[in-house]
Amino acid sequence: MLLPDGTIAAGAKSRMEEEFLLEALRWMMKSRLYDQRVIALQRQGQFGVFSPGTGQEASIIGSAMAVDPSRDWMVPQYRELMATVHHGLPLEVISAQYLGKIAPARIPDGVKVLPTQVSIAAQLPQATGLAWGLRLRGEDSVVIAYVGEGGSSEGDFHEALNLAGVVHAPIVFFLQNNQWAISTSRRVQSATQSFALRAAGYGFEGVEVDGNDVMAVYDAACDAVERARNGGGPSLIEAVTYRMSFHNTTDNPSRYQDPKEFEEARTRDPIERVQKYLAGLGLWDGKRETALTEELREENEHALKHAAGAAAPRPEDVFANVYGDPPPRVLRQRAELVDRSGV
Ligand SMILES: Cc1ncc(C[n+]2csc(CCOP(=O)(O)OP(=O)(O)O)c2C)c(N)n1
Ligand SMILES: [Mg+2]
Repeated sequence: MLLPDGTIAAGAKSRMEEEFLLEALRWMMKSRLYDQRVIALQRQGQFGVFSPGTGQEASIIGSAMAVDPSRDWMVPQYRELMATVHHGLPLEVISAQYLGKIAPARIPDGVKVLPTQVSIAAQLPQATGLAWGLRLRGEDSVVIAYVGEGGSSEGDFHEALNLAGVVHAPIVFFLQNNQWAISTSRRVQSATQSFALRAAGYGFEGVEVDGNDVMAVYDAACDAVERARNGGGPSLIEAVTYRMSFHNTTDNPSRYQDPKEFEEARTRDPIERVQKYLAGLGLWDGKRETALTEELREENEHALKHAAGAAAPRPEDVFANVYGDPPPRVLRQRAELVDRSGV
């Protein structure tokens, strides 16, 4: 259903296939182009350590499109950058974080996104608490929380899913099984046949989905969001995908990854799949690809320039964005640091 403001209502998008796919493609391409640009900047010493979402764009974008930025909360791990941007976090804000700009990296008020979490699965108990709290307040909001298949081996994963099942929290655990946890293959990560199966042990539904099919991901995520919103409790979605790049910019997968496996994964590229489908409908061609690529590169460049132009961090900024009301001890330490650094 196309709404008066020109947007398409969530839940109706699979029927509005073409519009949905063009919108999804735009975000997926933006994500891939951003990865390419910041990896180049990182190699020039101008950007921090970065984990690309390359190969996982259908999972990242399809899931983000199923939640409502005005009322739902997003709890990322660290590989879902463009999902958080889709959810309202400005690209210049998240870029500033990678440039070590502390103050401009503050998540703006009203943006329902929690900070990136590097300690794997540590975001999940908080996500369950957040969802439980929203339900106790009587809000109709849902939480989507991201984790990798590697993160699912952590105790935090078990604790968060177990509690979510017990309290019937309105949460969607979105597990991206990209086949790797740095250099640890999925084959040795767990003896389970399917990560989605684990949901049964916590008393809720688990579903496995082709994580390289943006429509399938979107549909599975919409079902889970709807269930959570209507009091049906948590769900676990396993999006089966492939990390088509390194773990992060400090990693060299050629030391542990079979190149044949990588080549095979490239034939399942989630972006090419959508482009081919749209080309078959006469909605995509080389000319449109060049034009959109240029437009998205400019958008990304604008955000990166804005972030790079922000004020350099001052030593006392390490105390910023931690407390709403800093306790006296923290204020004392901050004052001491300012004194010593002669600012
Ligand atoms: C608690 C904790 N243990 C170990 C690490 C080191 N570490 C960083 S990423 C990673 C692998 C995570 O794999 P996965 O959850 O599958 O996510 P992916 O990187 O594949 O997106 C590990 C072990 C960490 N960051 N936190
Ligand atoms: Mg992984």
